[in-house]
Amino acid sequence: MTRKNPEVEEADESDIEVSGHPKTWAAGVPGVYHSMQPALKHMGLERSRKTLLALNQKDGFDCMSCAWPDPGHRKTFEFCENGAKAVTWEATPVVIGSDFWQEHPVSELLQRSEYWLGMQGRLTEPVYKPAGEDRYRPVSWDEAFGIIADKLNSLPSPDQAAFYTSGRTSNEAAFLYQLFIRGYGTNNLPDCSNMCHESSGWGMGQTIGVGKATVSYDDFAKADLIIIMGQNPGTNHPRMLTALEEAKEAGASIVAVNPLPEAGLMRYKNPQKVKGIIGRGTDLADQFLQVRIGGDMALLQAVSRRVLDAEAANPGTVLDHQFLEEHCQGLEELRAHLAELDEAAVLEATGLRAEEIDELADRYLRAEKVIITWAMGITQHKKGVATIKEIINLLLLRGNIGKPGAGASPIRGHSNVQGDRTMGIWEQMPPAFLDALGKEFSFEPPRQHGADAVETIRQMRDGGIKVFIAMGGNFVGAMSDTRAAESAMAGTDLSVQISTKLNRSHAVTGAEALILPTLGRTEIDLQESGPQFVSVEDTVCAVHASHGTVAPVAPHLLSEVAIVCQLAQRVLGDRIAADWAGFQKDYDLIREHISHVVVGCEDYNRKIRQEGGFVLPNGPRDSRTFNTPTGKAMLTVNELEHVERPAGTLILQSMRSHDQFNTTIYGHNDRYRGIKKGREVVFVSPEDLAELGLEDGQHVDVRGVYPDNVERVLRNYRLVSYPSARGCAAAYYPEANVLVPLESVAEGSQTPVSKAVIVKLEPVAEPSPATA
Ligand SMILES: Nc1nc2c(c(=O)[nH]1)N[C@H]1C(S)=C(S)[C@@H](COP(=O)(O)OP(=O)(O)OC[C@H]3O[C@@H](n4cnc5c(=O)[nH]c(N)nc54)[C@H](O)[C@@H]3O)O[C@H]1N2
Ligand SMILES: Nc1nc2c(c(=O)[nH]1)N[C@H]1C(S)=C(S)[C@@H](COP(=O)(O)OP(=O)(O)OC[C@H]3O[C@@H](n4cnc5c(=O)[nH]c(N)nc54)[C@H](O)[C@@H]3O)O[C@H]1N2
Ligand SMILES: [Mo]
Repeated sequence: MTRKNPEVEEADESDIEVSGHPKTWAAGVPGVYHSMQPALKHMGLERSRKTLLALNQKDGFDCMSCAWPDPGHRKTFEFCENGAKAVTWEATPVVIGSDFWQEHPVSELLQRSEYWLGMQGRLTEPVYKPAGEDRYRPVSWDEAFGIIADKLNSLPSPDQAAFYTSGRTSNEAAFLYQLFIRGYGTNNLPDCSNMCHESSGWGMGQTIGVGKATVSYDDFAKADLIIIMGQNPGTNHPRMLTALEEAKEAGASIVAVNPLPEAGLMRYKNPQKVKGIIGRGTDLADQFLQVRIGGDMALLQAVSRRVLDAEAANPGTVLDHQFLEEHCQGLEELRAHLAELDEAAVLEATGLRAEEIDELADRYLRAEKVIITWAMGITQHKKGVATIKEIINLLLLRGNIGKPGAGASPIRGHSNVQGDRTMGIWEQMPPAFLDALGKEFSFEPPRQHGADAVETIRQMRDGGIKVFIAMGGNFVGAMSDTRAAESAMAGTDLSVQISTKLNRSHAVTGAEALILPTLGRTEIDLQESGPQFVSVEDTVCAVHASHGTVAPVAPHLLSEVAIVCQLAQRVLGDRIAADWAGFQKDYDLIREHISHVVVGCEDYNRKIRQEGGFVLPNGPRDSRTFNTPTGKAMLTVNELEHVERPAGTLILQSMRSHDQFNTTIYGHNDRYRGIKKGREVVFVSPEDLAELGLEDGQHVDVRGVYPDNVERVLRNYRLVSYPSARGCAAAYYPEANVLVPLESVAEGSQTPVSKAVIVKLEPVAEPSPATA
């Protein structure tokens, strides 16, 4: 049973409630209770049972809420509160009917919030907005593919089109999508990773030769020390808390490095254990370093310096000399560089006391096996790549890569963002991959690097890119510099969104626009040869199958694979030797080609059917093999720099609330941070409020301070006094994207600097009750 067009109220931000206290624990009974509510309300018992019970089970589907791995021994309820929200949001029986488009012109959709758009329900049929018109109207699939093919085939150069991917797309769909795009003739493959872990790929690729985690799931329980930097697992990777709890029970200590005291880092009640339900939970972090935003690079250098000083005091006892000699390069340069480290600059950059850094260094020296994990608090900085190289430096000094219980662990975001990259979604895939692809399908793939996310906006703005096609995601919502991104998109000739649900990118369109609705991962994907499964790769390189379990929400939905196959046939004809019709009938045929092209995926169809799937090879993890130009792991010298903050300003980070998945807003609460019924808040420490002459609860405009003098401002935000690091502020993404200049990017990776915006807070008059 489906339901149409529910009444959804926009939030009234004047109703906002603030408790003022962060919670110090995460999950437990309220977590499970909250997770069940949305499912039961929208879906009814049967659909809820079929989805939630199938989550992350061996014959079920992979949870689409994050890339955290599944443990080998799965519990019946291998899901978390936020996984349940993601599933419910997708598997909802609420649908957008044909009458919706007549009732809601694009100009109206533009006024709507992400929350409202997402709550309208699942997209059910292709719709088209002709140039000059303000409404989408239903069209047939055939008509839709025809419009795209005509447009793409009339462009003077294939580089005038860009093809975006968000990280939920399966390996099978991603492999075909990049084949189609390269067959068409461009490497313009921007993806969500450009805004996410790109800095990790760069920092690790240049030092250890692989941009992926060097740990497996089981390593967490074997570690002596786990350092969690710039990551909020209680909200964004809740199942990671179980692994951390197991590590604690096995004797590990845990250190959290964060400007905010995030719940979940501080204490965890495991809902899957009786002890967690009735007890006080496990204290997770043994040490909390409340670092200033952007201070991690200085902190890491200071710890490495202490390690090198300890070695100098007791030669031969501290460093892993055998490992360094056999496998690494650059120790002397690093030693010389860190000998010059200015401790005063470190204390200024980190906001920490020297004793706190000493304590972390002691912990590091006492531990034989250390894992460092990180996420957006590290990558989305101007010095993100350099900071990740410092993580690698610190790990290498004591041989913490390529042994059990130790390693570097970027924790990926989207559930298959890592797999998409493995399958070729990258604007600069290496020549070996392109060679194999060209050989397999008898064509010459383009070699010139394509446009990434930031470059795509630049080229759309400057008129170079005229057609934008997105496999999922919400490009203009997720990108930095909202105004620049939206006006660039509006300047294109045609925008196409392949989506499950409405979002901002369906309202901000090219002159012509298409929406192509697709099946979600929860749904049964029935093709001519029978029901199909797809495959995904998690953050520790484990690849496994995902089977949809519920009936598709509407009869005319096509899978992502089917959409790519039909589009490719229309656009390319027989330009490359690919059996598009066959691929759609039987996904085994796609996997057969993946076996031949993607290193590590040989014999894919057999390996993917093994219980639990298989793990991709990883040189540093498996055999301390480093695929760098020298064949050695590189210790690197990185000039220290921290974020400068002119007097009267703060450094603002944009982050996720507990009720959202990226640009998808499930609700208006941020339970662990004590916020209810609103998102237009800015978190500032009480000391900074006092210094700036501002008060908790007051309303301010949050204004970006950049030399380009473009007005970037969030209006009428409510101040929340919060125990943050000094000089730092925080607001929610995606709203805060209006503040991030397009050209503010990480050096090397071009990732937008979403975690360090220099802002001024300007008091505004209280809204009077009459106008509120
Ligand atoms: N429920 C849910 N799950 C998700 C997502 C979601 O939106 N909702 N998104 C998914 C995606 S795509 C991703 S990439 C991940 C994101 O997962 P996270 O990276 O955990 O997400 P953010 O909310 O951006 O949190 C960044 C954390 O870094 C801290 N931080 C900010 N600046 C700094 C800094 O300079 N130094 C340090 N040390 N810390 C800093 C912040 O206080 C915050 O705790 O989660 C994935 N999982
Ligand atoms: N300021 C700021 N900006 C950021 C960040 C930040 O921390 N701060 N984080 C960045 C990060 S880490 C990321 S990963 C990006 C995220 O950028 P995106 O991946 O582009 O954004 P999402 O919000 O995850 O995309 C949600 C949309 O995907 C579609 N969708 C959902 N499931 C499916 C599916 O199975 N198939 C298809 N085809 N479509 C589907 C739905 O239409 C939904 O509305 O944002 C980045 N932007
Ligand atoms: Mo992400």
